[in-house]
Amino acid sequence: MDLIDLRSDTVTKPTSEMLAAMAAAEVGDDVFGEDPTVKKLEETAARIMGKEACLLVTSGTMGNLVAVLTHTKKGEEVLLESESHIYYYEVGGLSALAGAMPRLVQGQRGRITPQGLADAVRPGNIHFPSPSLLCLENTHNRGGGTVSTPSEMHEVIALARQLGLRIHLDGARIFNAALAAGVRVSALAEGCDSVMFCLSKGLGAPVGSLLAGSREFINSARKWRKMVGGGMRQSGVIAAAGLVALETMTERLAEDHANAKFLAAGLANIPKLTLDADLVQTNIVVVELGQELGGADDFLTRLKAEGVLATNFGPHSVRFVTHKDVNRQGVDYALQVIARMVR
Ligand code: TLP
Repeated sequence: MDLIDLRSDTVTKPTSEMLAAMAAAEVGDDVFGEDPTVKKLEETAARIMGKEACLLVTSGTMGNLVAVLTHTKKGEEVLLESESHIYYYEVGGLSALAGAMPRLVQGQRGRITPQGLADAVRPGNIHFPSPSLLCLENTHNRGGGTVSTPSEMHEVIALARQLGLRIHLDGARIFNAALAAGVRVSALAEGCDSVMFCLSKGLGAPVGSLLAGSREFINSARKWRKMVGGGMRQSGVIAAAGLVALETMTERLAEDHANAKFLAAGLANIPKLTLDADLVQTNIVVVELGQELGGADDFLTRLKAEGVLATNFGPHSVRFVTHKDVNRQGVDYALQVIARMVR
């Protein structure tokens, strides 16, 4: 039996069109600036994001790290949401490698509000590190795939500017956010000095993320990427799949969102599980398990025995992520298994 793998949209396999493009890719040494496929991907992505330039990096984590390294100096303060991916899931790279001091902002399901930011920024004082960067995340992973609209983002960005901060957007799933908000991705990137987004999540490419910004920012980011080991030589093989992802995979995310809503509505009807299905906006569904069900790890082990995979999102919470490699039938099967298990 095939597993219904709802652990993450990162598990998606490349499409046959991607594999064909990879095999046929024209490549060169990208460290010499000679890989035509990488150049084409970087130019295409910059245009889509409404930025001057773009840089292909191995992963979202590397893209965020290179952004922090490029924007900040050691000891400076980086403001970010308390459950943001950069803070929660990136091995502390912003402190360990960029030497930055995180200062957490309390968000609303991951969204930073102007008031939240104003409360977190301290007035200049000899005792405090100098704040220099604000990181936003859209969609917000631990918030449950929540979307910030352009107007919500612009309010926070305007305040951040007044406070003299630069702005980086972790847009790992920015195409999901744009689709749910009914806007172009460039509208969500507008006002941000840099934006990182992933090709290897819902868009299905095997590897790769992009960091976009001004030409000056990207020139500097390119050197930081080299320093952290991201000079990838014939990376056109990867870029070729990324181009197919941008051309063919963004609109179908609507299917993942519909499947997530279907899953959420079904889970909300199962006793001992708590979630507000109306709050599910994209492809992430987080559910709270009643105490009587035991802990998340135990629940996930029992689920796996029935052929369904999800991830631990806290002692009593579990995350499901919909994506192209699980169809409606698979989601329905997962629901039936969970209903049976919980009963
Ligand atoms: N998120 C992964 C795990 O790391 C949790 C997932 O399965 O959701 N920003 C955001 C908002 C992300 O969700 C992720 C990956 C990243 C950055 C990092 O991307 P990668 O995995 O390419 O380093």
